Amino acid sequence: MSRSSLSGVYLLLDEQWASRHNLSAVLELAAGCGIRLFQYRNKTGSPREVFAKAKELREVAARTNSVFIVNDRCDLALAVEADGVHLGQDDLPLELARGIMGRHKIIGISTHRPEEVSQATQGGADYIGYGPLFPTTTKEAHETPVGLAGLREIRSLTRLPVFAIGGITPDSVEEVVASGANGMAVASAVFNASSIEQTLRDLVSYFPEPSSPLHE
Ligand code: TZP
Ligand code: MG
Repeated sequence: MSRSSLSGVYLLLDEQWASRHNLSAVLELAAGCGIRLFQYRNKTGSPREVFAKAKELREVAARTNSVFIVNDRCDLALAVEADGVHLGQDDLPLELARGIMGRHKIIGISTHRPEEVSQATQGGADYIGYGPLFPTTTKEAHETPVGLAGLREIRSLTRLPVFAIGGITPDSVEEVVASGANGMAVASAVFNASSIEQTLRDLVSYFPEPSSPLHE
């Protein structure tokens, strides 16, 4: 997957699920189902703890030719030699993050409104997360859902890959793609599923086979 062709299913490996699921095993399973894009999120661990866990996932991602992104922290992303970092609106400004990460790393930005999409595009982000698309039980999604209409509205504002996020399930993938998303970031639909593997397969079935991995 080259930087400009980031697309498809983007699996959020959040530490909140780790008490019930082995995140490395889920990454490996997801890669076997054709997913090649992962983000590690840990909002509560100490830097040393987050480093150790991110490093372990990074190794599984490398072994499966997957793109591995670290949430929030440029230092941790560099420390584990991740492919990039994902920033929210309250994280380091894009310009500073780019200075730290360098030109070749991927920087993704969470956006919730059209102005943020334009800013991230002008600032040189590599992809955009847009949402929450639908209501979600994921507790940190405090913003009002943008809906499919909101997604269609921002499509014309950016040529960057857009990943819709928030409350997306296999049932909504088709309309999410039809509304302009290049891909979707998912967590709950996968981690709460009675069959993680079946849900992963259902999600990826809407996308063509992954193109050649980032490092080839
Ligand atoms: N921002 C909005 S929803 C969300 C983030 C990080 C988590 C993912 O959503 P879901 O519904 O758990 O797939
Ligand atoms: Mg953040």
